Amino acid sequence: MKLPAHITPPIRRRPGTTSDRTPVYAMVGNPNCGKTTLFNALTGLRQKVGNYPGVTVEKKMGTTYSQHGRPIQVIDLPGAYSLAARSPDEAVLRDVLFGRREDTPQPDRIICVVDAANLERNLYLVHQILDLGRPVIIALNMMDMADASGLKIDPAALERVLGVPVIACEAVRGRGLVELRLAMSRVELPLARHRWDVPAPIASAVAELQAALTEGDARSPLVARAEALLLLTDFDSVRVAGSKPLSPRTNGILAHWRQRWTGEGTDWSAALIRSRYDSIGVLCRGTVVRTREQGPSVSDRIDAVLCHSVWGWAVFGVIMAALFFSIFSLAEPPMDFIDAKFAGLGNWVKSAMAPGDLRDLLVGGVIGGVGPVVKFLPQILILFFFVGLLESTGYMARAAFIMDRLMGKVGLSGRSFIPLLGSYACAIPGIMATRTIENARDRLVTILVAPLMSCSARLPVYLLMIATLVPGDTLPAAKKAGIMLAMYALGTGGVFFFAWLFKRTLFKSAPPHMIMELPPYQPPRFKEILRHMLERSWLFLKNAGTIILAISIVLWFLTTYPKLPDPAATATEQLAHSFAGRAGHLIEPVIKPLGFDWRIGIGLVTSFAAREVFVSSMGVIFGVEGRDEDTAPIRDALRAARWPTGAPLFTPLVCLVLMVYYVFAMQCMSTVAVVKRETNSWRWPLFQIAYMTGTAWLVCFLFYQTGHALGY
Ligand SMILES: Nc1nc2c(ncn2[C@@H]2O[C@H](COP(=O)(O)OP(=O)(O)OP(=O)(O)O)[C@@H](O)[C@H]2O)c(=O)[nH]1
Ligand SMILES: [Mg+2]
Repeated sequence: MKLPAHITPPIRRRPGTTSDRTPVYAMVGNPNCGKTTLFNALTGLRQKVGNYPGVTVEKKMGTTYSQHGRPIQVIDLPGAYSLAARSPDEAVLRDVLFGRREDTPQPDRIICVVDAANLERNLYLVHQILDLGRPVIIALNMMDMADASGLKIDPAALERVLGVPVIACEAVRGRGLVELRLAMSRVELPLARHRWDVPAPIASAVAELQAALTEGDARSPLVARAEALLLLTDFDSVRVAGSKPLSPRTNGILAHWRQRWTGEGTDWSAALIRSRYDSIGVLCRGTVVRTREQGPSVSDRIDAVLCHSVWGWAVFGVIMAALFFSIFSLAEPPMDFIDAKFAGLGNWVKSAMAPGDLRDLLVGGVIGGVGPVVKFLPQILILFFFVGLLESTGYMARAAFIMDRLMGKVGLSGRSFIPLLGSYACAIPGIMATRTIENARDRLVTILVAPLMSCSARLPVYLLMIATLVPGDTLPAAKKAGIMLAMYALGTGGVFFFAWLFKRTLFKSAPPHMIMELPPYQPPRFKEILRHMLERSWLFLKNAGTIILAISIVLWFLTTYPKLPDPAATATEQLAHSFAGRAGHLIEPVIKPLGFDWRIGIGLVTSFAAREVFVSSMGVIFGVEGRDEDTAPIRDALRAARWPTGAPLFTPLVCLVLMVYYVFAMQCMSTVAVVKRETNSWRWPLFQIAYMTGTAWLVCFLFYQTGHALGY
């Protein structure tokens, strides 16, 4: 029989069978169990991996291929201990699994990644996943760690009781990958022998909700049942952007039952959790054998020092000091090399081309703007190397642990410290990482203060100012590192102060408790770190080659035109006459009390795009002024700059004040965009710009005026 075109015949599929369209797999599991490592190995992508819980905070899609070369879609998800989401990252997992995300296909099949060294705890989530009635493959990851802690695990036994494929893996070494791909390629997967009897009295509530959830929705009844169970037993308060809200009918039923049970004094969720653990206990009985009694592990012994209330701080201090010192001492030779190359290039263009606007554009706009920024690549690499070390060894979680007490003093928990520490590299991943914070108010406070942490984009500004401090850049490395450390400390101090202030005023809430797993220490994975460093430097260079290049060219244009009719006019007169010069003079009254002139003002405005643009702007502006001479390092051009009165512009005091300005001011368009997305309103990013830049002005004003009065 031929059906009319607008009617699609119903497709009957046996559960567990994939149809002709590309099957979708979701990677699900507890935090830090190796989902992303496995995902990267399957798809060839390079998503971020780290040895602490909460690295992945958003779903990531990738494609892998079956044994026969058919494409398979894989979704990597944030980790969670249970489907009952308490924080926004866990809500991503829940919403993708329940098909509540409009931008993500509902997964057909699920890969449960399980940390074999903590099998029992990990199986709780697996148990909830099995409720969904979807085909499941269990990847028993970290078998090496289980071995090392004296656990003997029998995957075949688990496979026998559950009836689903259980594959022993060691994601970092690619062990089990072939078997996993083979299982994923199967057209039919068995469903688990999983019985979960809902206690009779709540069964009717589940049925009612299940009906409401399937209404007008193509979701499977089993998924709806699992979701109903979850809605009944756990509060469903956390929502993420892009998730469909619950229907009014569902909400009505929920309210009704909650009210009724509260009245009866029944604790349903406790009963359900207990019976789940009972059934997990049965699963583990035949699967796990402890081969030797467990004493304190190596990690425990290291923690006795690194988490110690005195030694812990000492080690933390030493790590930070080493970071700053190496930024100066190790980066010097490659920096000088890059500097010399750009100077050589500039001089070559000058000698090879006839004088004219095009030559000026190339030398002053392109080379003069991009060169000074690219020069800081070695420092950025060192910073990311250190951050990579902390992340991959597992020290990150310890840093959060020792910080917990201190953070508690300002009303936040150590949880907030990981996003903040990450913001030393860049505030954007830092702000994303706040998704692991349960309390919405604490999360917002952390987002608001995170950009005060001195990020890698501030490095070029600090370094240029430090180089300008004394003639010929002759300050010893230790002193430079000291000044730098002071700037980082100032930013960090700002974080604590404003977190304290906001928690006391705008976002009053009880100080949170931190519950965080301390993962076992792992040797650093240099390949991973190197890859991340390369990625970041590529991003940095790409930025320099696009945004910074474009701004430099525009700025060059604005500083060059309109031209003074008098060809004998000095470069400074010409600059003052240009578009940029006129605009700069407009803002000068606002920044003069800070010791800045209109040329610095232009840099402050352009660097709102990104902080390192300040350096390229200084390159263009002061390079333009001295365009007839040979290309010199900008620090010398800056030292030569004068006020109209003849007084030097970049006095040591002004250099320091400028650094302080960059510590506090909100100068990053991308951060503003991310804060807008994560808080879902313009209110907070605008507030952030206002309070940060306001503070920058005020602190610089006080600092400069005091310094000036003291005769500096
Ligand atoms: N020893 C060992 N380490 C592993 C194995 N698989 C992953 N790791 C390490 O475990 C850590 C966590 O890996 P990730 O892939 O980031 O874990 P995840 O589950 O994605 O973590 P979240 O995104 O935070 O939920 C990393 O340091 C990995 O290098 C394994 O089989 N054995
Ligand atoms: Mg991950």
